[in-house]
Formats: sequence, structure tokens, C-alpha cells
Amino acid sequence: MTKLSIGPDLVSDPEGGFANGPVSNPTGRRVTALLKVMNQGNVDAGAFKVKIFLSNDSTLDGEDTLKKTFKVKGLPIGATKSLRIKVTHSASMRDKYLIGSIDADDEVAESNENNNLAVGWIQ
Ligand SMILES: [Ca+2]
Ligand SMILES: [Ca+2]
Ligand SMILES: [Ca+2]
Repeated sequence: MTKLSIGPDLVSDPEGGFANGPVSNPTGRRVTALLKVMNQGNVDAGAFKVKIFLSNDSTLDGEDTLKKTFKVKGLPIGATKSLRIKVTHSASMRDKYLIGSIDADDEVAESNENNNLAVGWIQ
């Protein structure tokens, strides 16, 4: 039996990570990354937010710091949105993690809600 799933499915490309980075400048206080968000589902997605967190570990939890929020107006079937991330911090972010939470406020009901995080170690 094949399970038929209908709905948008927002996911990072590559799944689970950033397309580029995150890399820090020499002081470690500025980090850049590229996050590609794709709709691999079979229904267009409406507006949603992508939130970028700074974390000491690779897990998103309540101790992490929100650094940036992107508002995406929507993403049609098969479309990709590239988000260029630049975050600054008062101390070095090297060896910490940048975590992108796609549809962070769960505004889009998706066929798969378990592939919405992109995690990257800051170099
Ligand atoms: Ca998803
Ligand atoms: Ca964390
Ligand atoms: Ca969702």
C-alpha cells in the first residue's frame, strides 16, 4: 500500500542543512549562510516564516537565540526560495550552530512536518 499524501511539503535543499555555510568572519561575530527552501509537495504553500536561531548544540530548544525572521509570501509546487542569511552577535559564534526553522509558526499544514529544520555547524 502506498500512502497518498496530499499537501505542500516545505523542506530545505539539501534536506536537513544549509545550501552554503554557515561560515564566520575572522572574529566569529558575523556569520553568513544560504538556506534554500523548496516546496516538494503537491499543493502550493501559502505564506510562512523562516526563523534563524543560534544554538550551542544541534538541537532546537528554548535556550536558543532567535537571530532573524524571514517572511515568505508563498511557495508554489516545485519552487525554491533562496534566503541569504547574515547574522551578527556580541561574541564569537564559531563552533556553535545555526538552525533554520522552516514554517516556524506552523502556518502551512504540510504532508510532512518533520523535515523542516536545517542545522549547520558554524566554521
Ligand atoms: Ca515539511
Ligand atoms: Ca539548542
Ligand atoms: Ca507546517
